Amino acid sequence: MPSALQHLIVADVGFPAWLRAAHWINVFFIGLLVRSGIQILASYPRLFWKDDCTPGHEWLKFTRRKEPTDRLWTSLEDEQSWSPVIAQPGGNNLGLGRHFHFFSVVFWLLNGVIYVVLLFATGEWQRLIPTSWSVFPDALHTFAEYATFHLPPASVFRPYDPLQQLTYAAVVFLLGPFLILTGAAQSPGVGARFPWYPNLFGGRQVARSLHFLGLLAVIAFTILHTALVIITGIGKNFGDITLGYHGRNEALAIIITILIIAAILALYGLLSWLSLGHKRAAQHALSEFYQPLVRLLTLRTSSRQRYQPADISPFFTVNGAPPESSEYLKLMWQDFDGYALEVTGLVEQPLRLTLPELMAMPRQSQITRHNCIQGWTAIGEWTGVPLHEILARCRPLPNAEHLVFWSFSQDTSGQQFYETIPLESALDKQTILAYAMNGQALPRPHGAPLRLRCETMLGFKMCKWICRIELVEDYRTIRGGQGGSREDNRYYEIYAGI
Ligand SMILES: Nc1nc2c(c(=O)[nH]1)N[C@H]1C(S)=C(S)[C@@H](COP(=O)(O)O)O[C@H]1N2
Ligand SMILES: [Mo]
Repeated sequence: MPSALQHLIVADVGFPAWLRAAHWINVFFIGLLVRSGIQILASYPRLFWKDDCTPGHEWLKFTRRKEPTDRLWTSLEDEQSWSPVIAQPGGNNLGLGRHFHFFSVVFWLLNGVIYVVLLFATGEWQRLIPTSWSVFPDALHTFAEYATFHLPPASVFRPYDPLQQLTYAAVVFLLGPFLILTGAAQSPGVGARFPWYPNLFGGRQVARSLHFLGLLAVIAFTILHTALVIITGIGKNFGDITLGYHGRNEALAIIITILIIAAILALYGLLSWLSLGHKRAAQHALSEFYQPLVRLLTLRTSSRQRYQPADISPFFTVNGAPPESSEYLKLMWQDFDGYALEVTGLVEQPLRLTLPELMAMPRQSQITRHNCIQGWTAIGEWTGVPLHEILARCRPLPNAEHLVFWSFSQDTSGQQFYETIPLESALDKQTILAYAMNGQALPRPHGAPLRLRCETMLGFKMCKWICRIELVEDYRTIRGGQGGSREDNRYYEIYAGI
């Protein structure tokens, strides 16, 4: 073969360096997203089509455990420990799994945007996006060939065969955005500000289930893609995507590509191992890349949820075991007659408010969707005092920035449960101290006599069985210093808007 012609083909097919780099960077972060996604699923391995998440109504589950009906069951008991072979970082680590997921989202998106911009700036898009309708019948034809274990003739690769071109275009321009859109639909902050958005998908649980199906599509694509790359000419294909040319040094191309893949897998292992050994450091290092943005959005977000009575869930999952202290039980037995909410700390006027006093204050009802960090949801009606009414009476000092909610209950470390929220979130119109649920006195498992509803955030922030609210300047001076029991003990994020 004349070497000039060979040269021409090489120059024509060769992928530019930026494209090859973007491909392997994408592989790394997609893998991390898949692994951390599996970790997140492990914390509540049940998938639903409806937002009430009634036990037994899941369409798919990855656990044999059945919720007991003879005693109070809390969703924390459902968290599974999955192997680090499939989950990032592995074990029972929802908090760190989420940090890995959102950390990866940032870099995956950045890489994706650069890739798409360069694709159109350089004309490389012509490889990816079909320019003729004939690609559909052609792809069908190619599919028939693969399906009968025949390889299409070399002439249809330009550089992709029609089926390949369609699939790649669909993965980049349909599957990618689909995963972003269904991911965003699961954010409590987004759902609070724009309740119509998750409903575009048919609800939050539909979005979660679709996001999971997207995960399966990514895995299926990766397996098929890798298999076909190997079958249709491993030396040539690895040469193209790694070195940018083929026809020369095919053994080198194969060795380097296998080394890249091995390095990516080793990096997953290393990152898992490091973060399991240094959980607090991993919590901080990973969240640094996305929490400032979440903080910004959470502080400015207001909840505008107005679900209808017909939307109220027939079943509302419980999370967190009720207090068993004699102090609490005594109050409960006397119908919370001796109960008083204390408001202390950086305030001009400390308060002690009994239940009748709280009920005499301006009252507000709202039907909202609860989003547990583990993944379940439920819609309920909450009635109580807007928190801004309490703040207007206690008058926070200028340096007060966070509210600490102290509970009668214990957290998973056996200490008093507490959670903090920023003052800005406490002032939101739909942030209330609820004493009633679905038109009844607040049931004990859901936080009687008083619980927080802060509707722009994940459920773990909404402290139940509140005994005291303390205003502080810096949450880092409180207990473990991470912003709450769940942040201290389970490495959850402090700004819980996604
Ligand atoms: N005191 C206390 N409050 C708590 C918890 C807890 O364990 N203890 N769990 C939190 C979590 S993780 C969630 S999802 C919600 C659950 O509220 P529910 O039990 O009313 O559904 O309460 C939050 N408030
Ligand atoms: Mo939760």
